[in-house]
Amino acid sequence: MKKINVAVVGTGFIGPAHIEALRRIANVEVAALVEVTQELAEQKAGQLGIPKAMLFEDMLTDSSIDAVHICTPNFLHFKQAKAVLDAGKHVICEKPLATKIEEAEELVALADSKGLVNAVHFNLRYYPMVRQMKIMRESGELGDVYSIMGSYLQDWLFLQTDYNWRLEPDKSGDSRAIADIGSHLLDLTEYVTGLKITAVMADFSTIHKTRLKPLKAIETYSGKMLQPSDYEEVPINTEDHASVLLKFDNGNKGSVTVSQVNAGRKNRLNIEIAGSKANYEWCSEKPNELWIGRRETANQHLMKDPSLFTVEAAKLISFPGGHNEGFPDTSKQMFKEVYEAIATGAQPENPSYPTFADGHRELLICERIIESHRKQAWVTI
Ligand code: SOE
Repeated sequence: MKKINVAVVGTGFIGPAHIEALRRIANVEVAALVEVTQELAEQKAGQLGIPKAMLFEDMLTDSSIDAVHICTPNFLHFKQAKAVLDAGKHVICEKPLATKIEEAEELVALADSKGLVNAVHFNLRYYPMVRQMKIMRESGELGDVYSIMGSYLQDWLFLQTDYNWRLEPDKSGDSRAIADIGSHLLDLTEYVTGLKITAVMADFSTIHKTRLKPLKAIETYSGKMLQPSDYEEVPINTEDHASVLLKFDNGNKGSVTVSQVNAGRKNRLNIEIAGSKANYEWCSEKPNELWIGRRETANQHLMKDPSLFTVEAAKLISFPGGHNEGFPDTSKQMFKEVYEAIATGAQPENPSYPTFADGHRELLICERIIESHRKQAWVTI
């Protein structure tokens, strides 16, 4: 079997998650690790058991590299994705695709003109139950969508001493909670329901107006307490919490709440989709279960089991019922589809995986949400 050689750029929280998922795919070889200095690249490549350590520019000119995963802070996504496409390599980019809508537009056009495989890591689509909900909705089991109520709650930025590059707009963009986790929720909402969001009304709050920034670098989710002298106080300009009302193209409504300061909520996306025949509720912290609400009969509880799933959704399951699959499996399932396309050498006409066009769509919704909060008014998408 011909192996596809991959380079991964960035080794924060998500880079190693990509590497682990890639290693579970038969025709993929994680060949190179890219970091900001050669020394760091070598150190991380050694720790992760990756043969080559390189700088970004050297990776671009290395003809043995077929595909590149961009797992760097948000402000680098545009520049790096563009350079990778220009170098003739396939690209899998972390969300958000860029920090500005014009950049995302440029990337969609460039990827189209090159015909190269392009994907954005909206991995939550790849929980088997999410695909099952989508297919059940497509086959008419949910009926017309009456309303959608979603939330995505975390607590890793709960304390004033919690700090990360995502708190700095020049690295992360003008929105934080919405761009970082709201983007997953909004993507999932449109993906599962098949509806488009047509207008938004948003209101943000920044609970910690200032935060204590550690004077030395720390990685995402590793915000341990340092000594008081290890911090400087900095102003915070992005949202810890956001409430957004939504209008959909079927005329019905919904809402999402997103927060990174909810104690005890580690990384919890919850979505409830009320339809004319049933009601689905799914939570990412119990991803192998789906609650199905009914009016005329008893409610149901569906557990992930390939024998109970549609053939299409069962493709995302690797283990029998009762053998739980979770967050790391979502990237594996997504990359399986992406690397099937890469093996053909070009982006298929209707990719099953999230593309740069989906990344652009999320950025558009996010920009309108920021605009709505600033104007304190409804904004159309
Ligand atoms: C940090 O909030 C983060 O890592 C997001 O960036 C991810 O997309 C999500 O998976 C979990 O939280």
